[in-house]
Amino acid sequence: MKRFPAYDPAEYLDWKPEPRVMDDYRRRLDDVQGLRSTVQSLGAEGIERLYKGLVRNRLYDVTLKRWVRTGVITKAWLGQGEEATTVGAVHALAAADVFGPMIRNAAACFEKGIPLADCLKVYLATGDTVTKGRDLHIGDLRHGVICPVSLVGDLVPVMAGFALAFRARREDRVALTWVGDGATRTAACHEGLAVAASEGAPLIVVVQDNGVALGTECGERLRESLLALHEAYGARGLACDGNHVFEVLHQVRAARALCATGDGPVIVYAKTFRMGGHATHDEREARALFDAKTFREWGARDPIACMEDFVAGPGGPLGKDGRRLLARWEEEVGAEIDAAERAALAARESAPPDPRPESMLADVYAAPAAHTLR
Ligand SMILES: Cc1ncc(C[n+]2csc(CCOP(=O)(O)OP(=O)(O)O)c2C)c(N)n1
Ligand SMILES: [Mg+2]
Repeated sequence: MKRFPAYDPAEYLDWKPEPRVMDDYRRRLDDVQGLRSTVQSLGAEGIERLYKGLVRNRLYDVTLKRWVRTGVITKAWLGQGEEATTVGAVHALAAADVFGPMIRNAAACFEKGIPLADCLKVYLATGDTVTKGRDLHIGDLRHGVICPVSLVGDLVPVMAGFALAFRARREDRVALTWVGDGATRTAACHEGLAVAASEGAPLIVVVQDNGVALGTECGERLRESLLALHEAYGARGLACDGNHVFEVLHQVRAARALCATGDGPVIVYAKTFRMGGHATHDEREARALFDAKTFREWGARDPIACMEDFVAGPGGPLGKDGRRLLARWEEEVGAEIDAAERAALAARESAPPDPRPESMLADVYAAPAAHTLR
């Protein structure tokens, strides 16, 4: 896809496939049981959904970063480099399943159908979104997404509650949330997992291990303990390469199948890397935290470039037409983003934030329809 020198990580700008990385990417199809047939069963349509999701996620972040650089907003939380962990998981589940994203998983919102323009508008605090300009954490249960909670780890017990409700109603639905490597150390995460495990709830927790918590490197010992986290709860555990969108999709689907047979909760460990800062304000500090070699290594594993090289490369599932299809899909998503950006910026005039003091308590204690589980 097109690269943006001002907004993409430097390692992505002149991306060329590294044989070692791409051999490994392709080898996963043989090494991970069932992955090859999952990829085959997707067909061009399934590949299009995944690719467009990744590109949408990347361009959403590029837009926000441009807004920060040009003074439209002051700060944004991005998912650059971690897109496959979000997009693969969202597209693995069924329409009626419910997601609880962290802010770094913002793509879950638009991939589940919340209008892209609304996802941009929350950064502008316009008055015409679900949060009425009062919070940039956006969710909408009509689309199966609940709002991110600022307190990391807190979504685990919340989503465990959804999972218990599904089980009590005997519905074939699961709840999924992502938890960062840092956030796995919170009491809330532990409590949520403990309850879900003791009740056998259909909950999927994707542990998104990007090796860092805000400005603190998490280290090898934490990583090892995360791979075994499920054992502490007597729960099922799966693992995937979090930059391999097909593998994420495959393992989350496997997790869903386990939940459906009463074997929930399932912890899906996904290894990935944050190519930027915690948010746009500390990118320089984030660069200083890891050495250049680590960034180069993960730059070579850009989830989008790797997917492109695999699907449109020799013997890839899109065949000879691959590059042409990818270019068309990228163009379509680009047009979507442009339209969403225009609509969001226009809303600053048509729906300015409404800071009337008497509106402060509205929709706080009583849930509007958008936040009622059906
Ligand atoms: C309970 C709680 N403690 C501290 C914070 C401040 N904080 C925000 S993000 C973050 C790091 C989270 O790291 P991780 O879970 O690995 O997620 P990542 O940012 O890497 O996606 C911290 C400490 C918070 N939001 N909530
Ligand atoms: Mg982290």
